[in-house]
Amino acid sequence: MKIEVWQGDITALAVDAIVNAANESLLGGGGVDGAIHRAAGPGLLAECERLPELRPGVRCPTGEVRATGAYALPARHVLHTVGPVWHDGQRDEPALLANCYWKSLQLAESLNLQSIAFPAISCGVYGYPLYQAAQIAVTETLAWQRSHAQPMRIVLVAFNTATAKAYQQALSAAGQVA
Ligand code: AR6
Repeated sequence: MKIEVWQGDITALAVDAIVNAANESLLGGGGVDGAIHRAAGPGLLAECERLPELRPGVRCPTGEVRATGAYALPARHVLHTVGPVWHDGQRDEPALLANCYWKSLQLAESLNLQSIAFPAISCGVYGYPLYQAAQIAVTETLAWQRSHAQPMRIVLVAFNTATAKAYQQALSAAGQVA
């Protein structure tokens, strides 16, 4: 099964799970996080607030993922992950971003889901260089599909044309047609 690239608003997708690019508090924010909370309605924030804090203000450490319901969204679940803030590429950013993709896919599998859509995690406020992030998204999702017999529909959502182009470039560099 190939990796799909779709340009638009992730909150419109009726997939089994959409992934949220959240922050460690899981209490909402701007960007895709804000859009998901607005579209889901207040039940989403209430469920996030009930998730345990590992330390003050941290419900999900960077590179990890937590599942909630999707409330008014057309998707069935929201998988909240926290991408790394880009500093200089020397602070484990690539491995942490790879974990966001891999662990979201593992969680989707453990929930028996068959389709998942990802935003470009860390590529907004968190400042990750777009093409480097697109390469990680493509590498991880392709590796996951190649190592799992159970099919999973994986959609990489681009909110703008530059992101769609970065995914297409990264997919063709990996020998795939977007
Ligand atoms: N659908 C799909 N993609 C979107 C949407 C949307 N509705 N809205 C924005 N994007 P960002 P980050 C794209 O900043 O960099 C939040 O405040 C956007 O164009 O949302 O991981 C959190 O609470 C970009 O390509 O997430 C955190 O504090 C991508 O989503 C922080 O931002 C990610 O941009 C996380 O920063």
